[in-house]
Amino acid sequence: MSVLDATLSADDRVITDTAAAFAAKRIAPHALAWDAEKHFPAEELREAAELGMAAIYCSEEFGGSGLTRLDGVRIFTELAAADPTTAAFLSIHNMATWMVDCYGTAEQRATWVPRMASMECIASYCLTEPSAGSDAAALRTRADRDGDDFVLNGVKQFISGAGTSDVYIVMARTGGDGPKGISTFIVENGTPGLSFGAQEKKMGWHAQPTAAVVFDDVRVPAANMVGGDAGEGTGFGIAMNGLNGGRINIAACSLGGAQDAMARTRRYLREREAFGGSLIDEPTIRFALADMAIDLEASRLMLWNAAAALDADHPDKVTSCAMAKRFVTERCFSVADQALQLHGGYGYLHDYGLEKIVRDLRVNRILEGTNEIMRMVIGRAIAKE
Ligand code: FAD
Ligand code: 2MC
Repeated sequence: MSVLDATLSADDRVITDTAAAFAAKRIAPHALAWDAEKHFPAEELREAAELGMAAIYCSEEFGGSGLTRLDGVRIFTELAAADPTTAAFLSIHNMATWMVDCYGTAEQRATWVPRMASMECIASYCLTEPSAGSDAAALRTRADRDGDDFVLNGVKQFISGAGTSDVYIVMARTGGDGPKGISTFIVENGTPGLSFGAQEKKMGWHAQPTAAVVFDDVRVPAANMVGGDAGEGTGFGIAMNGLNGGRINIAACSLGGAQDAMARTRRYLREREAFGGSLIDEPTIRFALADMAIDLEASRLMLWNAAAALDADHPDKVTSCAMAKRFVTERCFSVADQALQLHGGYGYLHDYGLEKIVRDLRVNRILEGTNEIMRMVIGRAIAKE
């Protein structure tokens, strides 16, 4: 147990324990099979929603849980200890739901948030395009006004949940070049002209679908522009503010995965005999475990600090989240990789679970803003000071 856990109130503990118990019972026993079978656990996600984990930091007015970002990262850490992929999908859904709850009109919030909070409507977040990944403000998907509608044309790349999700939160260009020409739209699955590419074959994240989302004259009511008419041109800010929380949630998924890898390693080394004793008694192995424990503790501190910055709307919240995302996803990947190494050849086998954690955590250094972009964000802020 981390010293930080001693700072939790009784209420904090109930939230974290509920997530941990759910994860242990409904996710952990199936995680390896979902990975092998590429199964998307919609039923279990809806059960998580019943416990308030699909709209964690949305207001209670329309069915959100009204919790803090700090609660959020603790919940995602617990869920990811059972399966980083399922936790990460839920984190993306939470990000999309929060964007509607925070920036939507009263009508949009009343229509969508309750359905998203229950996961009757599973949501995807659509920013990346084939030629606009890190340089997101260069996106080219267009949304052109036509009477009371907008007509969307373009392609979104690498969309988590594509084809499975019920609703797509889409950043599209309604104006000129650059970030100020972008608006956000709510697009329902089944809208004529909306289609999906083939499922991508990935290194990890097998328990959730990833594919392109294609817009071919997709007509949506103008009322589906997030924020209504006043929302025109605000879409990039909505997307970025969503990502601040997304970045720490993804980092929490890395932390949970690495914590699980560490726990498995401790158990394994205690039992594994070599050179006349238990491997956990080898001094160099203890050094390795000590470094892993330091990385986990430092990651937890960075993450809780960034979540507190977001909760407090601190002026440095953007850099704080970027720092946590870069640090935690790098260090926790290294912990998972070291855990695999300490399992010897068994670490390389699927049934031991380590190789899955390594595969699942690798992508967290790339998505929701690559770790190079995190350094760009931090570096820009330093240069401005
Ligand atoms: P690029 O932007 O082409 O970058 C290539 C390399 O160049 C990277 O290493 C990058 O860090 C580096 N680089 C780029 N610019 C600079 C610079 N100025 N300085 C230094 N280095 C730089 N997107 C969504 O919108 N929704 C999703 O649900 C979603 N889910 C995803 C799921 C998966 C499994 C994956 C793999 C991706 C997902 N993405 C999603 C997309 C993800 O956010 C992008 O892949 C990511 O932002 C990087 O964009 P890119 O792949 O186009 O790489
Ligand atoms: N929070 C709030 N506002 C932000 C922000 C953030 N994190 N980042 C940028 N902004 C604002 C910025 O303050 C500026 O506002 P204003 O014009 O009012 O001053 C505006 O957005 C434009 O920002 P920049 O001038 O910095 O724009 P630039 O194009 O130079 O750089 C960059 C933007 C690179 C920081 C942004 O494009 C970025 O974060 N790229 C990474 C893309 C990304 O994270 N994709 C993830 C896709 S989702 C995913 O992977 C999933 C798995 C769901």
